[in-house]
Amino acid sequence: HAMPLRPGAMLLGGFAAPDAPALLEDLRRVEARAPFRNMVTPGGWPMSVAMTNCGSVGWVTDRTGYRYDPLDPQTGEPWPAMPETFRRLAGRAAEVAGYRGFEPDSCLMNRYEPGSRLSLHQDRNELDFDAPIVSVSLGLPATFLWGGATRADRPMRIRLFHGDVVVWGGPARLTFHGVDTLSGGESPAGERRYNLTFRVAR
Ligand code: MD5
Ligand code: FE
Repeated sequence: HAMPLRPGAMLLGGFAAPDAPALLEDLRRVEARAPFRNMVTPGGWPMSVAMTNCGSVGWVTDRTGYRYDPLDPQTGEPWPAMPETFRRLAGRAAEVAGYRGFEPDSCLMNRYEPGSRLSLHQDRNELDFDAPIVSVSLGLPATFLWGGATRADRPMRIRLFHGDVVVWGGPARLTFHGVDTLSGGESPAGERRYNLTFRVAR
């Protein structure tokens, strides 16, 4: 069941649930070569969300700023290739939401543990804002904060569950958003939440 949250943003409830075991298995393979790490913001604070990437470029932050980098700064190696299971799921979700031929070159993988949060921000390090962003939630539920066109707009709160997919495009693509502090609990992924964020970065 596809539900438009607002023009441009489509919630596909449970869309990834059948693929979740395979996605989690491939996530393990990626993290074996590119471990999750708490990156440092340009302001100097380590993020509470641990991140890694797969695909031809990966999103990174450090004291010098945010960027997409073809190499994992921690290993000096290219990021692991995007698993076929990831690519296919993202392509199918984009198509259901009305975007044909979505070919992400980057998948940012976020790992939230109880107490982790992501403060309000816009995703604007990509070159092409016409391509949508596909995000896949796995593991513990989270409260997603979805603001307006400016940081001052009071955000909507949306619960995202294991297997939910959101396709963010068009007028929703540059909305301020974040994730509220994660609560504990058990899930098919253990006591954590993963989010796979597929993007056309370059
Ligand atoms: C998450 N991650 O749940 C979210 C899912 C990030 C991030 O925000 O930057 O890693 S992606 C949600 C998203 C992406 C692009 C646009 C919009 C939301 N939006 O316009 O609301 O870990
Ligand atoms: Fe974001």
